[in-house]
Amino acid sequence: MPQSKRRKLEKQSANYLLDVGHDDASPAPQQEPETNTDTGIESDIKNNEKYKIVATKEDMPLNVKKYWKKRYSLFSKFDEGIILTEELWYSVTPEEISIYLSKFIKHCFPDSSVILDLFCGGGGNSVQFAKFFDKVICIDINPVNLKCTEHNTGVYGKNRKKKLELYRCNWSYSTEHYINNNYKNDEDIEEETIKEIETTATVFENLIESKIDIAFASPPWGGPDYSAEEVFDLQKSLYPLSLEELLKGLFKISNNVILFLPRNSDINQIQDATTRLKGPESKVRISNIYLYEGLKGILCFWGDAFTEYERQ
Ligand code: MGP
Repeated sequence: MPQSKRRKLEKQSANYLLDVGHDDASPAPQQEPETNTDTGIESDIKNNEKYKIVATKEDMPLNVKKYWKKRYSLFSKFDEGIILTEELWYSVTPEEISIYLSKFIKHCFPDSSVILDLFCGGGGNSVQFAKFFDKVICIDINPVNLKCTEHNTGVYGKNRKKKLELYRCNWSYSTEHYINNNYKNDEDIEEETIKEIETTATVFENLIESKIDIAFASPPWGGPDYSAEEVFDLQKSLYPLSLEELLKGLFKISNNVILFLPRNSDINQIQDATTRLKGPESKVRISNIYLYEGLKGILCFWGDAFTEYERQ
């Protein structure tokens, strides 16, 4: 993002651009995130059990206990101070997947240098993107997640952490809300919501104007129960936007878009959304992503560099 744009953004959304400097790998706190006196952490987040850092096996709530044994596949440097909340334990991308993804992007698109990590969560992807790319723009609605992303990237080195730009945005409104200011016609909308939309709209506008090589998103799938249904409905169950609405926004930011989606995703919905948004000739590459014990999810790629790639 150019300096002038960045300054404009910082000015307009001072509360949302987090300044959470950790210098390097520091030991994981046992209970509280290191955010007590910090910028922009609302009390509902501060006091919510869900957003407490869970860094030991004893701290882990029952529903996420099974992820403890996977800790080194999530972060090989887990013991060097990785921090995650309950939600992040089950939603963070395992390290080998994000390394594979980064290498695949670089293979298809060697000159790519700026990548967006929308819904960055605990930083599973950003940590590795920061090794392979010059700049990683991290967006999340939850300041604790942003903090975890920044801290965890720092565990892998100061140089990686320096490449992050962190923005707190509420990405749950339609693209029209941000682009066409549709919210202004809604009389019932609350002041707080207007503020959130305005801030996100500023970030969105800057992303559209900047050169973002790759727009990546690993959105929430609704918790560990996502696999209970045989087929995951991407229009109804993806959070906070339907597949099509999410893609609509991402295609405005970059021609090269990647989504990490549930393994039981409805593939027809991916094809339909691609045709509706990009035209009947458009293509999407869908890869099954396996790790050790099985299929972990699917990666969907839009953009010529990816869809024209052929294995040698
Ligand atoms: P899983 O299906 O809960 O675990 O998550 P696993 O190891 O397949 O367990 P099994 O017992 O069902 O075999 C697998 C991976 O999916 C996680 O490591 C995350 O990378 C990803 N994942 C899971 N959830 C619930 C989410 C989510 O809500 N959002 C995102 N982005 N990724 C998720």
